[in-house]
Amino acid sequence: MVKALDSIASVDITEITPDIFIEKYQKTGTPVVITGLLATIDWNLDYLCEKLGKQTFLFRNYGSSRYQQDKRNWKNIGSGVALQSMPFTEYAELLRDRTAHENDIYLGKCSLKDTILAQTPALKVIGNQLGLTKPATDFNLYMGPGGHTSGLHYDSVDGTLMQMYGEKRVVLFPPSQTYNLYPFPVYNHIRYGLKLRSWFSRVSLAQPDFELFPRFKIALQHRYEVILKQGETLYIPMCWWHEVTALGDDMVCSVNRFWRVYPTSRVIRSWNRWRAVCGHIFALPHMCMSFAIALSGSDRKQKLSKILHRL
Ligand SMILES: O=C(O)CCC(=O)C(=O)O
Repeated sequence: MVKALDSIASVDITEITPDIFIEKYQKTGTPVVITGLLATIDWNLDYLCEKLGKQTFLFRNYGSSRYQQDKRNWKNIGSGVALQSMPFTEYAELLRDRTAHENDIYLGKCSLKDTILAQTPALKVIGNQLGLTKPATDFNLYMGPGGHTSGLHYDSVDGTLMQMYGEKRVVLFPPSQTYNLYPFPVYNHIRYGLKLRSWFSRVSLAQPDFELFPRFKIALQHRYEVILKQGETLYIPMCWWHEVTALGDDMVCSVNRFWRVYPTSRVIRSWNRWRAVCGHIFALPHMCMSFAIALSGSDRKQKLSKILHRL
């Protein structure tokens, strides 16, 4: 039985070894902030422009009014939102002239695999320093205007969120609170594929409607909050709910990496993970249809890369 937390602990990398990290945090599925791993990191906009230049990426266009809308009316979410392709330098201009702030244009889960940033020495050694040796994904960039919120959701794998520039507020709830956080129903995947995901919550953290979501009051008793500062890394264990908000007015930038979950007993016992597996199975017909439509029309490559972004 995992003991309840008082708050999210913070440890310096000099105080732990990979064995300690695995025993204390990974095996028990306990979130923790690790300091001292990214001491010299400063991925400001000029630095990112220098490294990414005119390389083209898929940006999420959330639109100006997303967070004024009732979440229950959303037709897409996270990787499912409308994608816009443009060179990085063009996006940097949108950040500088604040168009990206006004329209909430965000670079989310953008693989760094084909970029020079993937070679950053501090990133390459992080897994070994924590004893996380089996990545489930590449390094992914999450960057955009201050004020952007990545809505409350959980992932079915372990994650490390590394803060490369500016600060983010991360609100967390343990996996036990799924029922009290009113996730979108799993059967939604039949209609929306992976555009609307059942591992996202229908409750607005900023303006909760307690009449519609009365059990959210119970979830609030299990709420944790971390202000993740530049140079810090947050370990988010599988199925911990998290909502991430970029703080301040400037650009804010993080990198995450997902890791396979160990020990396997954590996977087998996780009801939330089985829910997500069911969601993926329900989404299959919709996904196949999207692939078929993409393959039969013009601009195939672009359409396929947008579908793959959702996986
Ligand atoms: O930084 C963000 O916008 C979201 C990050 C996230 O959800 C994650 O690392 O799992």
